[in-house]
Amino acid sequence: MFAILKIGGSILCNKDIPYSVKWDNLERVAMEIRKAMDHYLDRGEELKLILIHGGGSFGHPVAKRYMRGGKFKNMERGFWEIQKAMRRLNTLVIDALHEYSIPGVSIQPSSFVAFRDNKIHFDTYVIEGMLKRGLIPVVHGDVVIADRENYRIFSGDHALPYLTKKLKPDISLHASDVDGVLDPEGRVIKSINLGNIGEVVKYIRSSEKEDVTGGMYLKVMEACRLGVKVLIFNGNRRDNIYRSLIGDYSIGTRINFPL
Ligand code: IP8
Repeated sequence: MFAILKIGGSILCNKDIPYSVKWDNLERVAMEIRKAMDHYLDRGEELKLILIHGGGSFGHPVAKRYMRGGKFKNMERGFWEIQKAMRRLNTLVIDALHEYSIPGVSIQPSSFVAFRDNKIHFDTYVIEGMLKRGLIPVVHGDVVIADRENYRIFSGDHALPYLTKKLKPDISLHASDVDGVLDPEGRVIKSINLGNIGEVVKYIRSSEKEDVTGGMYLKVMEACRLGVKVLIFNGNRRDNIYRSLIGDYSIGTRINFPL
């Protein structure tokens, strides 16, 4: 089994308080990944996994301090400060994995990822080599360089579709803080496919009028284009991460558009 799992920042951190960690959730995530790895080991199989986490209450407040009118300023300092905040969170995540003997290794995008002509440049040779060797790359949201001496935030929501398109896992998993994509009555839509996508897009659009960044709408549209199975589920609920990793896709919204 090869999975790419993104853990939303709101699962690991309390977004309202800078540098706050939800320690119980962090430990639970590690424990559930361990349980899933053991599930495969017991069957003589292997779980290949790339983990992605966002900025939570580490990267976001620091990045905001260096933003003026939508542009980064004073980045001789800002770049390393944002990098450092994210390195701290990434270290905490990786330390939690190591406590459960999970071979997590750090992938720091600010050191080698860039936006050029609005496109992501991300060489995955090393990540692929790590996967072949049984290691678990842990990629995080970060600040990266961009054209014309600019900078951009490279989000977990960039990393997940990019790596999914390039490496074609069996499943691309979004552990978020909602139960999935909801219908107008608040029920989880179990499956999004060619038959219901038009209708689903209408619900999400009307419920997200206020959300300028796109939120669930962008996630769903992106997922439809990947050509890989995608599951959006609530990572705050006990055992959901474990269940998603062992192939129980009943826990959220499944999006599957074979190309
Ligand atoms: O939380 C943002 O990553 P995201 C990373 O996945 C920084 O959007 C540095 C704010």
